[in-house]
Amino acid sequence: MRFFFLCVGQAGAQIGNGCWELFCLQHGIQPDGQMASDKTTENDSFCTFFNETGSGKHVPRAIYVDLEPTVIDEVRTGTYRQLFHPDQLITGKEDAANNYAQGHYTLGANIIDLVLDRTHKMISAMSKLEFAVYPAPQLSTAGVEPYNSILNTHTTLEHSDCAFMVDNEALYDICSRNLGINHPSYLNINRLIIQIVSSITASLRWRAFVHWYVGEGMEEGEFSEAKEDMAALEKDYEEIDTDSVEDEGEGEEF
Ligand SMILES: Nc1nc2c(ncn2[C@@H]2O[C@H](COP(=O)(O)OP(=O)(O)OP(=O)(O)O)[C@@H](O)[C@H]2O)c(=O)[nH]1
Ligand SMILES: [Mg+2]
Repeated sequence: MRFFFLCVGQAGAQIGNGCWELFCLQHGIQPDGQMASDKTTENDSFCTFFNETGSGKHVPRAIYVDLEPTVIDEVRTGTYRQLFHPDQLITGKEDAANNYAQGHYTLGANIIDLVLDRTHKMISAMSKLEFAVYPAPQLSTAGVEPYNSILNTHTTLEHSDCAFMVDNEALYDICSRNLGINHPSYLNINRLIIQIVSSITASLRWRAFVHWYVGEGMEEGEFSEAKEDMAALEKDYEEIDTDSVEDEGEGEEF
């Protein structure tokens, strides 16, 4: 399974940055796209997210796009600047000022052909997962944000196979109530989102090898059976361990 990330607007770029930072760490890829030498022979799970060039550089399968340059400029100058090809980072000069129609019909329409062209160069047909941000009054910069979310849902509905709603308000509550963070920032909220994106895609990155075994005649159920047996064995060992600690404890009393 291969993923392509289309990161749109400030939220898309900031969440994308966190995701690529985590994926690089998980797959042993350095900020310049080279793989740490001790990781190279392990497996090719990185293929889910990265393209490998002839020179051994790993390039995220992603395009960032924003109508104004400041957020993506941080990628261009940041720690991971060498990870991306300049063509993957597309910016205009002026943002949509929180106006969905300006983003969709006027300013956005001016760069959509370029975005589609670069996207098609990177990918062919694939399934589409969407992570759509829904606004929170605590983090809102404009009163019209709920309208923008509804209009965005309406437009992308027929293009996504599966959409995950990233509810900023719920995440804000989790951060403040459950994690004890006063006034959570986008950075705090994005950390949670990134863990969710990582968990949702983890099975596709590391379980793909099951098909090699099944292709050779093994039943897929054999894996879960093996897992259950291992868990039972682990439990047995734990019990033996606890028993022996208790025995030792008793011994000390005398
Ligand atoms: N979770 C999360 N939400 C964000 C982040 N940045 C912005 N948002 C929210 O995402 C929604 C859209 O805001 P932006 O991403 O700033 O908007 P934009 O796509 O850059 O659009 P314009 O600036 O109007 O061109 C708003 O509800 C913001 O509160 C972020 O880093 N993380
Ligand atoms: Mg913006």
